[in-house]
This record gives sequence, C-alpha cells and structure tokens, in this order.
Amino acid sequence: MVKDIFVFLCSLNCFFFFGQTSYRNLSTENWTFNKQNETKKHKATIPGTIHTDLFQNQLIPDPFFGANEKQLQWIENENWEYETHFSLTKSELKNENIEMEFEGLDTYATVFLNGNVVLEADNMFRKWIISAKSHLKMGTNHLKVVFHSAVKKGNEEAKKLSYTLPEKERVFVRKAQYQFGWDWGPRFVTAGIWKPVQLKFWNSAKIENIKYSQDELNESLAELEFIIDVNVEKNGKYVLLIYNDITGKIDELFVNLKKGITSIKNPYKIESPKFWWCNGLGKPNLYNFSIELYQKGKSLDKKKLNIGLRTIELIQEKDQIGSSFYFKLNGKSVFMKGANFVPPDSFLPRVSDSIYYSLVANAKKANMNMLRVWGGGVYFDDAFYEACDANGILVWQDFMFACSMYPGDKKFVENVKQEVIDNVNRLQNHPSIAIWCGNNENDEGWNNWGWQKQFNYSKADSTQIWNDYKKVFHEMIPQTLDSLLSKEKNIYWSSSPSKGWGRKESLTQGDVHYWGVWWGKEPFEIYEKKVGRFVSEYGFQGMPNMETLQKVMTQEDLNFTSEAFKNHQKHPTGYETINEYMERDYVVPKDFEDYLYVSQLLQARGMKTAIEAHRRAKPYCMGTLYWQLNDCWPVTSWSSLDYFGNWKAFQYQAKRSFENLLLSVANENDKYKVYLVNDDFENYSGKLELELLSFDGKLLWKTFKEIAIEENSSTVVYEIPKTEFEKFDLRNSVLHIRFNQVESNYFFVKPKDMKLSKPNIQIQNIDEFTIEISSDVLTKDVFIYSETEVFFEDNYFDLLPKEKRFIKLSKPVQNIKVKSLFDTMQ
Ligand code: BMA
Repeated sequence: MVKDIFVFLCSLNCFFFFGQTSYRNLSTENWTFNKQNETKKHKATIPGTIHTDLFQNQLIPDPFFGANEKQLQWIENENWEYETHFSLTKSELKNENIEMEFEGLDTYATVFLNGNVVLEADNMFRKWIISAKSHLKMGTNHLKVVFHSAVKKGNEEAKKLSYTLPEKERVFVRKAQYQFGWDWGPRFVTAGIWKPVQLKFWNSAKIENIKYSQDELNESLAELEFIIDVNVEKNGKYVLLIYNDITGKIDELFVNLKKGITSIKNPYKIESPKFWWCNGLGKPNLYNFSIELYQKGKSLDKKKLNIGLRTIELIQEKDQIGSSFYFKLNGKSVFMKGANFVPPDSFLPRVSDSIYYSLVANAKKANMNMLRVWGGGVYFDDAFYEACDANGILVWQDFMFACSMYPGDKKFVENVKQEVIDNVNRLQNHPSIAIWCGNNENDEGWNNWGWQKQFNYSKADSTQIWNDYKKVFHEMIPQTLDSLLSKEKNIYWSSSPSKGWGRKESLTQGDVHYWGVWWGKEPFEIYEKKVGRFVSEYGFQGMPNMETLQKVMTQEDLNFTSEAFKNHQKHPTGYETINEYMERDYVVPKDFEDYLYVSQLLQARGMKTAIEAHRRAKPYCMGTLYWQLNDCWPVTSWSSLDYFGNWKAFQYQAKRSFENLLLSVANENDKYKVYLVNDDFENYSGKLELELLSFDGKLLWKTFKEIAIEENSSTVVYEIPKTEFEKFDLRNSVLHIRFNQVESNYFFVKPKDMKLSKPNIQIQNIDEFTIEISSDVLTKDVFIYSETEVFFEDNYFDLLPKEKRFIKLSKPVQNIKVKSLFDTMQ
C-alpha cells in the first residue's frame, strides 16, 4: 500500500508547478525609503528598520556607539515611506488567488498598492494578509508603505483617556515595549517592514493551519489527532497526505470539501513513542511530518509539522505553607533551571536564525532546561522555538505586556485578540512551549508600585483600569487560548509574578520576582531566607568585558565619568549599586579593567548564592529563572551573556550551579551543612569526601562518609558543627568536597577578608585545543583571556593549591593571559 502511494506520488511530480501554492519574495526587490515630504530617496533593506537603514546610508552614526542614542531621538517623531516597484508576469497573474503577506509591520502602516490603500496596520505582532489580485497588473507594480510615528499615535490615544496610564504612549501601541527604553535597553522606537513580505499564489485550495492534539501518551502508544484547516474555493473532492518524514509512513485522506474553511480531523497513532525530554533528563525526540493537499493528482499546498511527544502539567496543590508551583514533564516533577530571555537586539531584523540558535545552545551548555520569553519584547521568530525544541529547552511564554496598565477599549482588545490568535497559531505546535503567561509585572505593579497615588486616580478611574486589566488578562486571553489550544497544551498564568516580592504570599505560592537584592539593596545572603516556590526573576548586574566596551566607545571614554560610559548603563543608580555591593564583599579595584572583572565576580557570587539556595530548597522551591540571559546591545546589565554572546563570569557560574548533581554548603546557625542536590531520576550512593585545606596547601582536616541519595531530591549529607573549625584560620582555608565526579569548594569568609597570597600560575599547552593550568597556592577566580577571540570551556574558576586543570579552547591561540583576584587587591 505504501509502495503504491509512492508510485502515485512520483507520477504527480510533473504537475508540481501547475497550480501549487507558491511564493514570490518581495523583500529582495529594490526598495527605497525617504522621510515623508522629502523627495530624496535612499536604498532600504527589507526586512529592516528605519534606524538601521539610516545608519547603512551613513545618514546617522552607529546608534550603539558612545552616547549617540541621545541625538537620534528625532527619528521616532517622523513618518517614513518605503517603496518598491516589482514586475509581474502573465503566468503569475493567471493564478486564481494572489495574496500579499506581511509577516510583520512595525507598526502604524498604510500600505498602497498601485496607488490604492490596501491596508492600515496597527500592530507589530500581527501578520497581515491582503487579497491583492484585483490591485495587481501585468508588468510594473508599485508598492508603498507609509509608517506613521508610533510615538505620536500613542500620544494621541493617551489624550483620549480622562486619566493617565503609567508609561505614557508606550502602552497604547502594540509594539515591542523595550524599544521605548528599559533599565538595560536604549530608547530606539523603530519603524519599518521588520519581517519578510511576499506574494502568495494559490489555486483552488490551500492549507491555512495545522495543529494537533494529544489524547493519550504512554510508553506503548501516542494517540494524536491532526487538525488541518483547509480553505477551498470550489466544492469538490480533495486528498490529504500525511507523511511521517522519518519512517516514510504515508496516510491518505479522501475528503469532500465545501467552499470555505473546513477543519479536517484525523486520528493518528504512534506505537512505542519516543518522548520529548528537556535538557538534562533525556533526548528531545522530535517527529517530523509533511502534510500535502492534492486535487485530481495536482499538489496544491504543503506544510511541515514537527511534534514532540510529551505531557506537561503545572501542579498547584495546597500544602501547609501555601501552595506548590511546579511542572511535571512526562509525569515527573522537574526543577526548572534557566533564565529570562530578552530580544537579542534593539533592531530585531538583525537577529539571524543563527543568533537565536547560538543563544539557545549557550543556555543548554549552561545546563538550563527553561527560558522565559519576557513580556516586554516580542514573540520571537520560529528559529528561537525550533532551537528550544531541538535542545530540550522549555519555554515560559509571556504575552507582550510589561510593567504597566493597558487600555481596554473594544478596538484595543480586538487588536490584541488577533495578535494572540496569530501567535498562538504560529507557535502552539512547539513541544518546548510549557506555559502561556498574560504579562510581566502588571499585576504586581498595580498592587504595589503606588500608581494610584502617583497618577491621582479617582475610585472610578481605578475601577475602570482594573476592569480593563481583567478584560484582557482574565477574560479575553484565556478564552482565546481555550478556543485555540487543545486541553493538554493549555496552561495559562495571568501575570508573572503572581504577588509582589514585598508580600509574604510571594514566597508561599505562585511565582515570585525576588528583587530584595539589587532593588532592595539587601545583602546576597538574604537569598537563603527568601526562597519562593518558583523564582521566575532575580538578578544582579555585571559589567561586560573590555573588548565589548571597546567596540562601542573610544579609549578616552573608558572611564566612569564619560557620557558614553554613563549611557551604557540604563538603571538610574546602576553603577552606584554595583559599587555599594562590591564594597561589601571585595576590595574595590582602582584599575578600570580590574573593576570590570571584579564586577563580574560580584555578579557571579550573588547569583551562585541565589541559585544554590533555590535548589537546596527543593521540593519547596521548584524553579529558578534568573534575570537575564542576554542583552539587546552592549551594556552593563544583569545578563550572563553580553550582546556579542561572550560569557561573563556569571554564565560559567550558572553552568556550575545548574549541574544536575550539585554539592552546596549552607551556613546555617551553628553548622555548615553540606547538601547534595540531585536532579537526575536515579538514586546514587558513594563516598563523600571532605577536606579542609589552608591556602598554601596544608591538609588541616579530613573526613569521609558513605552516603546514599534519592532521585530528584535535595539532602543534607553532612553537618559540621562550627565549633569543630574554631581552631582553624578560616580566612586562610577552603573546604573541598567530593562525591563521585562532583566537586565543590566552600569559602568561609568574603573575598575581601581572605588571606590570599601571590600565586605562581603555570599554563602549558597540552595540544592545540587544550591547556593545563595550575598554581602553587589557592588562586581565587582565575580569569584566562586572549586578544584573539576564543572561547574557553571553563573560566573564572578557583584553583586549589597544586591542582591541575585542563581547559578546552574553541581554537588554537597564542599569548594566553591570566589574572586572578589577588592581582586586583593590591
Ligand atoms: C524585572 C524585569 C524588567 C527589568 C528587571 C531589572 O522585573 O521584568 O522589567 O528590566 O526587572 O530591573
């Protein structure tokens, strides 16, 4: 039977070009842009933004360089016109249907086709489809898109309300909110055709959408149902083929369809299914399908569908303290380890698929299993979600609202509804997507940030604003999700966090953004006390490396007082806060480059404290997502990867602190407690070895214990009464712990109080891609670097006296340099 269909399909090949849905990319035509009412036209790049086009034409300087941002604010107040001429052939025009598809227009755009207005767009997050045939002609066609200033439009909308919403114009425009400036991002309110534009030719019928539901999943069987929406022009008989691209299995469906859109449902079984697992727990197995529509032997349309078989549940059960908040993947309770992901550029069309892939690969390398797509950015390109599917990274997906209150009038809500439909339809088949979340911090803001007073709301205003909130986040979005998603894919959480960090319930239920450290200036140690059920944000800033800063400022500007340097910190008291914390824990270096390095150590130290406290508290706490994985430009921020993808000290620390097996010491009252956290679904037993060493290598104390730990647990495996160590100079000692392959070092005092001595660090080349590094004494925070760009598999680590470490390099390099904390304390 399968063979017969192959013969049948092969005989169809000759028809492939007749009548099949096809596309013509209009992004590659010659485009120009001009400021409205100016005749001079310049070459434009599509997809693109006005800022990058102006820069490429040398009409403005590099927006990221120095303090250029300030002089480029005029761009947001102008209207911009983009246009092209493209020619159509007779045979192209013969197609029964021609649609013009804009995958994304940023944001208020009037589209003219041969002089006729064919679209008024008002939402950057939506896809716009124009039925274009009647406006097109053979030969040359003229396409023009006029972008109206989003800032002006937003301000006009704001004026229509009798009260002021926080964040002024930005909440009225359905556009990436971080572009209006954030505490890690510059203000560049872009405009432009930011995603591809194409013509779609189709005849008789096309596949509108494909999704699937999963009715049953167990070790022996997966029962799925494919739901294929087909749009036909004429009543008739059609054939749908479902190919399993891996096994070659083909299913054939004969259907009688009436004009319009029909949802065709087809049950589908997979025996002995291979589950999709997140990173650290198994393989992210995927099944690839192609679905093709035929009529009378002619292929009309074809679409791909990649499926990962997994179940996901969010478990919230009341307990003695509050209620749990954790995810079960394939029936197993999984501790989520990861970070918040922000748009990787201020100018989104510059984010290539490979940038998304590499950022997600770095998350995987750091032993993460979840990323949160934060609500102040955009719904990312397919490449991001494909990378997450392929790397076993689960996604916490916010809808695009952040840190404010939004309007709730009919037009706004309807616009958002379409945005939800477009994006959920596009993304819902990705196995990586675990949860849909209404917004970032709107609920927290409303209840804790004092807007009512600040904006002088009357009782009626407050009621109206909160009702508008409920309309979008408690009604429209969940109702729309219900209509689009099958039950097993439909996990909705209306706002992250559920309660502000100042409220005690934030630590006993739901998710929490814990900002007592940084915003609250509390010491890092507070992380050990303030542990929530699922900590979806917390963070501390670290500065980028010298090479990164050198790319965006002159040598003279590399100091704390220059305008350029100040502009590359967007938190109002960012540098002061870093300095304040640095004084608490480190000797503050005088040298600028040393300062950058120590700021990274400080960040890594704070984050290690947080991550490990969260993990030790398992299963009370079941998730830790730090703020923030990446940056949208070169800046001092909370990120662990800088804009260029370089690993800060924190990224290396995250990798260590996120290992499935973690040895972590807590200083609790009169004891040092050694925890072994196990995220594997395997029990372990073996010898736990503990040694107390002086910094010059003397063995001061030693013990061992045979231990056994359960799968998926956190256990205190050893306790040391503090009195036992009273006789030692703990400023000059390190506790080294080992269990099987896992090792950890614990220091008893802050780095500034350590009695470090000058190390003699030796580096030897073992082969082109490996170095061996060792030192005579305890060497804190060894940083290896080179003028050539190279990635070191490990960095910013502590070396025990006489310990040898082997480090892999991404490419052979000469002149490896090294520094350690001691060098900065002089
Ligand atoms: C979080 C985020 C962002 C912000 C970050 C650092 O709460 O949601 O709004 O950038 O804090 O302040």
